[in-house]
Amino acid sequence: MKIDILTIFPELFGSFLDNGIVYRAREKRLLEVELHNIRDYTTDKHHQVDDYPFGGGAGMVMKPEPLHAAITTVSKKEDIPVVYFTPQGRLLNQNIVNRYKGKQRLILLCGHYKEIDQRIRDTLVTDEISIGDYVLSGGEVPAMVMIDAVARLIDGVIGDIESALTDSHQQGLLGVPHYTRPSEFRGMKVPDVLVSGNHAEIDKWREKRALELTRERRPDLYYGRN
Ligand code: 4F9
Repeated sequence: MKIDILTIFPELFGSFLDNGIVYRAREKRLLEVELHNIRDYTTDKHHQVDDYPFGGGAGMVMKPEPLHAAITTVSKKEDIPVVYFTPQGRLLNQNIVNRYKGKQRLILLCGHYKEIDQRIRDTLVTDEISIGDYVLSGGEVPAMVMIDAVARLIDGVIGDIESALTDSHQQGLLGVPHYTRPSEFRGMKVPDVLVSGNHAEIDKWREKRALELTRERRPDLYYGRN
């Protein structure tokens, strides 16, 4: 899988791409990430990427020409999804992440200031994604969220594929409580069933806890299950 990131702050991605699971995915050549500075696609002498909004109002709007040049140069007119991160987009969830996982290529467009010029959204952006109902200063953190969520699902990235498949949300449920050694910590004991060695009982306990926890904390997920 190859992901191209279009941003005016490529440096923000440095340590994110160079650590942990995302780094492992890149090192194993299962994921390639290329950064493109939108400012490099400006043609004016001030390398201006934003301008005042027509109609007035506060804030700036990202100009269409550099975005158009950046996207078309990177996509080379191939049919590649162009994802723009905006609070107006579809709320990201594990189902959507699972769908991106299968893509060979992805272009992630990180905006700044108010928004990007609507004409780019109308013509070149294929998907608009929100990571939650709050305002950020730009699309870089949402892009990292997406890359992290997708990278860990790519076959061979996480050694133990079971681990990825049993995470919170992957089964449409929240995860269960986890414990590690010591079996007693500050007077608190690990639930007996987990040290029983009875794997059928352990599975039953985990399933029950996942259902209880999801019903209690996320009735929307619990009652929306199929
Ligand atoms: C994008 C917030 C996606 C949440 C981009 C300001 C954003 C955002 N999800 N906020 N620019």
